[in-house]
Amino acid sequence: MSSLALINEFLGQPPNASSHGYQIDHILEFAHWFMGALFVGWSAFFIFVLIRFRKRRQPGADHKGVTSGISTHLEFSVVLIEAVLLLGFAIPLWAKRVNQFPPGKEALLVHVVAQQFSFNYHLPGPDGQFGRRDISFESNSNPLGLDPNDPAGKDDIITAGELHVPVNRPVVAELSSKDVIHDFFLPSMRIAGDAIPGSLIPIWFTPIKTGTYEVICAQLCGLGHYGMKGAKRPVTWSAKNGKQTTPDCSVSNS
Ligand SMILES: [Cu+2]
Repeated sequence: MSSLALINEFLGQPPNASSHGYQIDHILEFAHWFMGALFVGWSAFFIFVLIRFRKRRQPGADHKGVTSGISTHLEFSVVLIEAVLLLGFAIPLWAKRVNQFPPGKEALLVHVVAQQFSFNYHLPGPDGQFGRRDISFESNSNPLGLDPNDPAGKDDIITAGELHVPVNRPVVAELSSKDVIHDFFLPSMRIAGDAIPGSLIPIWFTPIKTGTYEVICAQLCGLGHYGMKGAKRPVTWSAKNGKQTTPDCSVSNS
């Protein structure tokens, strides 16, 4: 990390642990320094105006207004820089995230089902097939309503609160919700997506570092919303070392 990027760290951003995260960090880093420069610039201008046009020096209003073009040039430069940031960097990066999903079996597919107030994870197990889920089978011991009669579901892994995936392999998380709108946010992976009832919304990321990372619900989803953060209750996301081609099965309930 360059010393310029310290501004991200200073503002509380956790270290990046995903393959695309550095691009987001660069944009954030530039935007933060740019905002810092604007803050200093506009503040200096404000103080200058307070002194320059103080009542003692200028008792009557001047109706001619500004004659120099400096402010117009400055404002145009700010708009230009912001446009380049948005059209040249932010939108292409976002487009890549939503259009270029890893093909077929290359990625590990995980179903993330949010509920008030935890995230449930459904992995297909060694056979790579997701078992059928139906709301009629749902109970306290079967929170996602996995069909007990479906052979594809026999080896499925369903956990609440903790998800283990391999590193250096793309992970596609398909988000849905059992009740209200939640948001599955992995700050260290620089990725987030809304979990909306009735929708399946895929997001993807490639972890590049092992470790235990935080999952946060980033939509105010009810009274227990704060509990969907890792710091309060250990809701952790971990990337385990290894080059498994099947999902890492050592997931456990927290
Ligand atoms: Cu939530």
